Amino acid sequence: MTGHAKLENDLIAQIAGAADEAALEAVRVSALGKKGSVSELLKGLGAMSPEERKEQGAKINALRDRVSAALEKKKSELKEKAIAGKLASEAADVTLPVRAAPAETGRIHPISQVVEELTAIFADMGFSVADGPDVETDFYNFTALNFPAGHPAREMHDTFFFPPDANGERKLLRTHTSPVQIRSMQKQKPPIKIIIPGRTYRSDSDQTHTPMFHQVEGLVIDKKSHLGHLKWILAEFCKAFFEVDDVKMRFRPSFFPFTEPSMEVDIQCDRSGGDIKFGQGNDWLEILGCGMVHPNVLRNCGLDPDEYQGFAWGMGIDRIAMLKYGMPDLRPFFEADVRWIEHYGFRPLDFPTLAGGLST
Ligand code: 2NL
Repeated sequence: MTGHAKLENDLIAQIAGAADEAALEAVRVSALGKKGSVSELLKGLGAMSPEERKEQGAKINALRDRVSAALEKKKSELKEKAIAGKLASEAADVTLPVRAAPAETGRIHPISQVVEELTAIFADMGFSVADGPDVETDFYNFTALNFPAGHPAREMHDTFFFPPDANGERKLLRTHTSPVQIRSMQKQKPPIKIIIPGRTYRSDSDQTHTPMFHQVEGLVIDKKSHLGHLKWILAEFCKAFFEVDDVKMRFRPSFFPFTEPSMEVDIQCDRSGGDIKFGQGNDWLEILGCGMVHPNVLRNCGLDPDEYQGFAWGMGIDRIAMLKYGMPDLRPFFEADVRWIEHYGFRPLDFPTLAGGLST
């Protein structure tokens, strides 16, 4: 075998053996690069006689062309092989069931869901949401709300008190969300139109009471809001929340230190089946308390009761959540049991909107 033929054989074998495009490129450089074996042969032509150069030149050029062609062919084979490999490794079995994304597997607690629903309904009526501290003073939780010192209602609230601080002041966990309204009336000049959903605390525990629970209160203060407005707001709320076209309501006289007159409100329901239905039937269910804000409360917030008036209401969020979503026991609400939340919880991206239907 001549030197040329051996070189060509070696190069063709190296090209055939190249495992990937990088290895093939190394072979190309070693043969056709500036200092490559074929380029060196061509450089040798300069030292030859014209006849010899003509003969050898043609042979070496032909060799170079064959090696070039082999390189090109191998290159396109390797490219195809790489694409085929990528396709095989990235293949997706489209017949497999969809796996839920992490954000899809969590659940929204029914209380959070109901707070979102309430907020959507009252926001649509022009209310804003206010909040305030869970740890309160005796003034904001009781005194400002017209509970006289030593009034039995103070004891009725089963208040959790903190030990007295250095000034002898005994802080407490708010027993209702009303202190937030007091703070709002002190800060903001009427007209005021707010709702306050939030945590509240009373030392009480059985199937329908937990020491921590949730309330939503509403407050409207201006110069001429009256019980007619209150009745309309509550009726609109009940229809929207329980998702019925019409609902009868019954207002019974009651007593709260912070309203005068005070009323408790029942809504029409049907208990004849296994579950409770709203907007039909001959039964009544108490869902909230309300009234005109007591003049003393306005005065305690620096508002003149001869100039301003308004109404307020309060209801238990946990209770209306149980009623709407058919949850029989309140205690598991706060036990952080993943089986309970998986059963009663809501999907994270299903926000309640009035246009979209609150709970569907
Ligand atoms: C109930 C009754 C009620 C209020 C809360 C209120 C707040 C201020 C002034 C006047 Cl600052 N009233 N709130 C009024 C009536 C009833 O709650 O049964 N809640 C569960």
